[in-house]
Amino acid sequence: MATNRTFTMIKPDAVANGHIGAILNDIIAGGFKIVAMKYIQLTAESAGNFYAVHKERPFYGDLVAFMTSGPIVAAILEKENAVEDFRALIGATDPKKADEGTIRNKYAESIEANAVHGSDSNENAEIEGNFYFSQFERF
Ligand code: 3AN
Repeated sequence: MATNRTFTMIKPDAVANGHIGAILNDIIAGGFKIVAMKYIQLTAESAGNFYAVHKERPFYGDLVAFMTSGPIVAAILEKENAVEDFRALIGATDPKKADEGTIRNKYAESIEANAVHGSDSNENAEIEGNFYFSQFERF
């Protein structure tokens, strides 16, 4: 089952700009089933742990500050080939490079405030999903 799941967050910029509904519509229209979802505010500790792989990158501090600047929606999504198909649906990290019609092309503001997160591998999808949800919170 894990190979058919990915993890996403609708980031503070997209939440603040009123795009939760439109993004969830795009996700569902893209053929993804929502198997877990919550609306939460990250603490600096939880955001720091989530992005620990980027600890040495120059943008790490700003990224943690941004991700804790307002509420987010975290969700586990299911679809055949979920990780790759979801990365295609959201588009490139930098919205200026994101293909027309992708979620980041439509809703992102910048490379940091880029509307959504999508796991980059099956392994990370599993780790990230487990970070936010217990087994009792998933369908
Ligand atoms: P993606 O979210 O497309 O997998 P990653 O994993 O390389 O991108 O980066 C994680 C997050 O870090 C991005 N979503 C973005 O918010 C932020 N980020 C990545 N690169 C930069 C950068 N050069 N400047 C500022 N923020 C960045």
